[in-house]
Amino acid sequence: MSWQQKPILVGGLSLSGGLWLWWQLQATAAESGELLVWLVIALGSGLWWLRQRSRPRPIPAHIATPVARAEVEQAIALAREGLQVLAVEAPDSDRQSLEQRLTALPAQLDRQADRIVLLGGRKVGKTRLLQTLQTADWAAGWQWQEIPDSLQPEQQTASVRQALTADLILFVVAGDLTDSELHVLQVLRDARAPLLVIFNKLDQYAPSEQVDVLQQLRQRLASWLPAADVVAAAADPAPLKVRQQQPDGSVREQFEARSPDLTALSERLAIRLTTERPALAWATAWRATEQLAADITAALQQVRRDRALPIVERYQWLAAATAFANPVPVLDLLATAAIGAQLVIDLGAVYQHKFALAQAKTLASTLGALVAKLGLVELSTQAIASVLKTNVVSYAAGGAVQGLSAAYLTRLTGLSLMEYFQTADPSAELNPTQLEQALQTVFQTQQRATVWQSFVRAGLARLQGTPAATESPAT
Ligand SMILES: Nc1nc2c(ncn2[C@@H]2O[C@H](COP(=O)(O)OP(=O)(O)OP(=O)(O)O)[C@@H](O)[C@H]2O)c(=O)[nH]1
Ligand SMILES: [Mg+2]
Repeated sequence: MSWQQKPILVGGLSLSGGLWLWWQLQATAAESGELLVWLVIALGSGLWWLRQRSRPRPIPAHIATPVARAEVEQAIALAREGLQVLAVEAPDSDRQSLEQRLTALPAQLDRQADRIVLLGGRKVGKTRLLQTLQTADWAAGWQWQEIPDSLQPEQQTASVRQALTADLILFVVAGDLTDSELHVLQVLRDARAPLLVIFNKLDQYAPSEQVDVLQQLRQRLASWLPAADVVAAAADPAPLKVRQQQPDGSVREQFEARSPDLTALSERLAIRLTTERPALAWATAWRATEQLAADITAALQQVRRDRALPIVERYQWLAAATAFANPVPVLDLLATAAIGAQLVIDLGAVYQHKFALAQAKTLASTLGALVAKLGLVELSTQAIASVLKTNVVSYAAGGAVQGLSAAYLTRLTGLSLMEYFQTADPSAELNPTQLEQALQTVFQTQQRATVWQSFVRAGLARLQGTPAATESPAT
């Protein structure tokens, strides 16, 4: 359906200067026919291709194999490209510390791995292990560190972050895994951190159980950790109670000290520290690179967000003014939908998703259908009406609810598009599921009463400032 076939919409829109202008632009684009459309599509795909080349490729989350040197080099190259994108999109941004971190990365590939940390729950034997292990011959040249209280809930994140800066993590448990131990292990696995799991306090189990517990541990971790890297130990075994039959027939009980059993652990550690030393450093460099890439992405998203928000606000108040002046529900929806297509194009440009008009319309109407499907029109209209009622508003014209609802729905649409563009692949087909998720995420974050109240307050101030507002009766 062309714009000319929507006289009500045209009438409504022409009340707003800005809307009229872009509607004209759209009409012109439509009239210049297919050639222009193809040109836009061709241009768009060219840009997609260019962008595809510079997009960081996602790294499979569940790979625990050792990190190869070439992989780190590739990751560094991608981080460098990311930083270039940031420089192009935001030449004035402060990139000095990011640049410095990038420059320092290649040298990290050639450094000697030298840091080992012990991580684990309370009283599992970290200190005892550290005291004994660090005195071994093969341990010379390595710095050892225990992260105390590392699995306490309030400290877990910081402990894990600290542990991930080391070259090798010794994760100490004293039996089958607890939920929190398993959770931390999964985080370490996803970060591809070199790891050795130590099953300490082996002596606390009867000899018949010892093999079973070790076996069970190995099995639970088997999908990503080699069995050789789950090792049993007894850093400080409890003294053994010995009963001795005396010559006079009486039985005497006494405690016999036992020496630590760290044989299997020491053997495995000695092998890894000598043969894997370069690879351990690569893995550390890889984690540093990934962190840098994440920080670059965050900086870029912030820049884009700062650009996108004013666009959303512009369209939201445009929608408010239009619906306020023409408080006919159908018109409101139509007007908001019309704004939607242009909003898609403008926001898409910020997030490097280029759209032809037809594509933008499809996306806008998909979004409109989702808004309707989720019942957001009713929900927001009711919320706004109730805020208007409960607040002592000296001025609340007939069209206020419609105006504010149109503004709110436009805002919701805009913020959802931002959320969607942030993660969606610009070259991929429209993904309605992802779009719906974005919409729901954004709607949920907007659900606090204070958000509604400040929105309504800002909206009323806006509407009062528009010429249309002065014509409407105040109550
Ligand atoms: N039975 C037995 N006890 C052990 C073993 N290793 C350590 N312990 C005991 O467990 C207790 C805690 O040992 P630590 O080395 O202090 O454990 P930790 O993990 O450093 O403890 P926190 O730092 O306080 O969380 C001490 O009483 C040790 O003697 C072991 O292999 N067998
Ligand atoms: Mg300790």
